[in-house]
Amino acid sequence: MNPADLIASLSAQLGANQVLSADSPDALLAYERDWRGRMRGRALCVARPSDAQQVAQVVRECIRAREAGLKVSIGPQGGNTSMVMGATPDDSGLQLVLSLQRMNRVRDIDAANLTITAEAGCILQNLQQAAQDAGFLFPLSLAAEGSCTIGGNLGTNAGGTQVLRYGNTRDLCLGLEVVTAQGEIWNGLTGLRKDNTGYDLRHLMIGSEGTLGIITAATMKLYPQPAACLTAWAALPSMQAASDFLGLAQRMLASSLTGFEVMGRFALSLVVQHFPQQRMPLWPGASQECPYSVVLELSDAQSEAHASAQFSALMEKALEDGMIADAVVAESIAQAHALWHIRESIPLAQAQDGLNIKHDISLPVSRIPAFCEVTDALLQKAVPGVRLVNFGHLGDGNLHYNVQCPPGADGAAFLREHEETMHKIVYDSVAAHGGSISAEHGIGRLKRETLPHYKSPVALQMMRSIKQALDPMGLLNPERVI
Ligand code: FAD
Ligand code: 2HG
Ligand code: ZN
Repeated sequence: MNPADLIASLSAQLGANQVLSADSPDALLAYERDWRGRMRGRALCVARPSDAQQVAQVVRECIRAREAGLKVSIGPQGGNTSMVMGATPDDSGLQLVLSLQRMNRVRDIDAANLTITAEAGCILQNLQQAAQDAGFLFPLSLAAEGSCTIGGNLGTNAGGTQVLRYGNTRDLCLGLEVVTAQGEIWNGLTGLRKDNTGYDLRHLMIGSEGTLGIITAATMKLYPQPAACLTAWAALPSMQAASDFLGLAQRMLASSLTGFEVMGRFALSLVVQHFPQQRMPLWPGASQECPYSVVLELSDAQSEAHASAQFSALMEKALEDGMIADAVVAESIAQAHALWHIRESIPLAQAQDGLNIKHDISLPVSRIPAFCEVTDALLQKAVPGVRLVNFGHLGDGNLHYNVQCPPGADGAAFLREHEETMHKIVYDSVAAHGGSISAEHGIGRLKRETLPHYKSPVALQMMRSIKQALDPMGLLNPERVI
């Protein structure tokens, strides 16, 4: 079989408009280029099924093509916002991009069970909105929420800014519908909070980055909306102070603390530089003078007045103990959004500044200050003048410990010369401090070669056995993860 035969039979099944091929390279661009602009692959075609049955048909057609000698593979894709080149095809021209974008319906909201069931291609923001319209909160929240999909969030076990209180995507998922690598449909959309009937296939699929099955729908948890939600910004003298302030906030606010994000001064300066229309708090002032700032959020089940009193008590104590240098509390929803918007603009500001090196790492919170002190110095020693874009979800022990080239240097040349060295310094230090080389973005293609250096051989062998058992042909996302 040749690629044209496969495209023709897929077009016959899905409809000609729903299979984009190399005849229209412009239409393929959005599916082939990764969000960070590091690569453009070459897809065999992009298939856009409308339901789980059509997804299963695509898989079966690809199996038939394989059996007829065409070495095609399938890459499931949601919003293509992967940070690790997980969703874009390679340049073989033999990977079919299976886009879930058309499968975007909310199927059901069960108010009594506190669950929402949606198709995999549902944009995260639309899912949040559907929950809100029904009077509930769907707490998963990340800067890519306007374009990433719930299927992609599940595929990567995405984290975001509310993990501290509600957990990551895995913790929010109760059930899945999945098309297997054999082209069968597994309906596991139970919505049960307890179900100990053998191996947990749902958790096997979540975070498997499309290598074990294609998620077509999910049942997710809903929460009551808080009565009040307040946001504050504080500038701090050190990472140790940020860690101490986090501990204090956790003790004083307990589960009302729903977000705690740290931002290094250079990361903030990139937002000032590239998005001058945004008003940076305490700049000039403490945010500009201090090495770190944090944005924190309190969600209160009682009232605005109760939330406000709790926040004031926290800020007073933190100021008194010298943990924070200065702080502002948002006085309106618009101000709160503006503070969050600054935090969420950091990845975009960093992208505007040019090619960069990312390290999405996690560590025990208690070891983060020591890690930063040691690793900052090692990086400076290796490449004097290198700039650290250090920010992230401190409440979860997750830093985006990113690196930008020295001022005036060429980004591409910097990556060519120093990327390997920077990775090694950071990941060796992460390992020495008991951390992980991927906190929330996954492995994708970017970290596939790195993983074996930092994961136990026993764990890797179990992963390979699982892959072999569920996808013996290697049809789904080859050369990702393992
Ligand atoms: P894609 O990028 O399309 O796919 C990601 C991976 O999942 C790929 O391996 C793909 O093959 C697989 N996949 C996609 N859909 C399916 C499916 N239906 N079934 C099986 N596998 C599938 N990530 C975080 O964790 N926290 C953050 O705070 C965060 N912030 C971000 C901010 C920005 C500005 C950007 C660009 C990205 C951010 N990310 C973050 C990374 C990314 O958004 C998340 O990983 C997101 O979950 C990916 O969703 P997506 O729909 O774009 O998936
Ligand atoms: C975030 O938290 C994302 O904003 C992106 O995970 C992190 O750009 C990054 O490194
Ligand atoms: Zn993040």
